[in-house]
Amino acid sequence: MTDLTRADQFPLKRRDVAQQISDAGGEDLLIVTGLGSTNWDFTAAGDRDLIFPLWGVMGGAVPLALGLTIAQPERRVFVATGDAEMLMGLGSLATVAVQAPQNLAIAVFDNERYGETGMQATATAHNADIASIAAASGINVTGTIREQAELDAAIPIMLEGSGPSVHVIKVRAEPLPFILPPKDGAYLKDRFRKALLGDAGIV
Ligand SMILES: Cc1ncc(C[n+]2csc(CCOP(=O)(O)OP(=O)(O)O)c2C)c(N)n1
Repeated sequence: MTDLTRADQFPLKRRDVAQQISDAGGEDLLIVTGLGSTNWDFTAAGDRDLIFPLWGVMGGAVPLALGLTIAQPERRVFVATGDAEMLMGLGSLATVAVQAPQNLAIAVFDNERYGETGMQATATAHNADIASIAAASGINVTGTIREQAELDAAIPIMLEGSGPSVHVIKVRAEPLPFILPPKDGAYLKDRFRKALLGDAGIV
């Protein structure tokens, strides 16, 4: 049965989830965050140079991260994005399955809402199941996380396991203060490239 308000009661809170992943990931993790709330979550967890927050390009977080995994096969790339952002870029999951980068982990922070634009229900509040879509696209490591114990078990898989992986993390639909990363795209690109590649990365 469709329950458009059930996410108001989900036990996992997105800022806590982001903090746990940020802490566990360490300084070397490359993080791409999708537009909207995951940007604010990972900035709140501790803004740093190796986070690349997308301020637009809805549906573009996974494609960008896929390119990064191919360019940097020795580095773990972690994507945190929203359910609506992921729904807009579903085709990218099929491409991820074809390319099969072992160093890519995708976490969909699924509050079943378009948080940024007024908390309207997304398709995941109805019947869409992004973990199943990922599995049906050919991604072998998938799961849906609803509780802390499941998150504890999934974090090492996301950060150290052989990917690609897609984990849907059901997070509470809750209004939170905006904690914004820098907004200048050229600056964000340069700081990321410099942290990853050194000075040569920005000449
Ligand atoms: C192509 C496009 N359509 C619509 C928007 C407006 N928009 C910005 S964020 C957002 C919703 C994001 O929802 P979700 O990805 O689920 O993130 P969260 O709810 O966690 O904020 C929308 C519709 C946009 N930026 N670009």
